[in-house]
Amino acid sequence: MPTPPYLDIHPDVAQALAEQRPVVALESTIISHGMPYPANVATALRVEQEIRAHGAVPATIAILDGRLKAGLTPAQIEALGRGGPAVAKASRRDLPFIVTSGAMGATTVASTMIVAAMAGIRVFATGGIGGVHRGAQQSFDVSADLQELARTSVAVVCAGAKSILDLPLTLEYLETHGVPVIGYRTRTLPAFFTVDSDSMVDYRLDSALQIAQAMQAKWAMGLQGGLVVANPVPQAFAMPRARMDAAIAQALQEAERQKVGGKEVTPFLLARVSELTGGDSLATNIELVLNNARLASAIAVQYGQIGGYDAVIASPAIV
Ligand code: PSU
Ligand code: MN
Repeated sequence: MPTPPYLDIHPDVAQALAEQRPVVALESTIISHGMPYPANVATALRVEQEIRAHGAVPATIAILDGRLKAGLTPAQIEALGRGGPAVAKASRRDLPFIVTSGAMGATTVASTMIVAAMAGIRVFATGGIGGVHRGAQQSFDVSADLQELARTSVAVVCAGAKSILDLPLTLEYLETHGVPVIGYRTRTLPAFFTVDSDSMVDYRLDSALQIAQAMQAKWAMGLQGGLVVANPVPQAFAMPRARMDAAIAQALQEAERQKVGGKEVTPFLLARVSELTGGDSLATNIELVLNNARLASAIAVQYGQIGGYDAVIASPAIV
């Protein structure tokens, strides 16, 4: 299969794909904008290791020197982490400009899904997805992640979404666009730092095999688009809900007073919530990403066992 233009696939990833072995995509905005240096780099490398230990090949996705990359070297991960918020946050809208300027870009959930699909990767692990922001009735602030889930055929394993967002409206949006939200061993939607929220998922599934079967059935029917796999943070690492609610309320108030808008909103809120809760929320963040990497690996392995990658070879980019 010829590699799509602008895309470089790391040799380890390319070999795994050619041999129909499991691959798990990872995003890079979580590295540059989601956590402070050097914890961001250490975590990104640990997550890759966790994926290898669970039988899959990691493919961290970013834009470097104007090239879309599926699979990075440790030195490239270090550069993204060291760059931090100075690295351009690249969602679907931004890809052509970052590519043509030759710059470095950190991919969001949306753009990571795009590059994963181009490469023929079907499973992606992250921390939390973007969603409908609180007050979206006025601001119209709806993450491009949701529209991407509606159109691009990749399963996204996350710990739900942070309650900086309006979780009920996020679920309404996904329902409208036909994106299923699967709770892994839970009926309630996890809220990133906390095991649950007041919202319910659409389907509870209790094994990686069942999730792989749902992916295969969806795409075999020609239903394009993603699936959200919501995996609660292990209870031992969860944060108390009241403490998170207070920090989030304060961060939201500050964002409004400082008139933060556009693509800056989410990084601003993430950074403030993290500062207000100190190192505790960072430890939770790291553990939930590792937990998602393990489940994503298991799903990628099961997807291979049921012959899912045969269809990928036939049609790598069903976008
Ligand atoms: N939510 C988190 N951590 C993150 C992000 C969201 O808890 O790191 C990042 C992801 O890369 C996500 C992006 O795709 O923020 C969404 O940004 P926006 O709301 O501007 O679409
Ligand atoms: Mn936004």
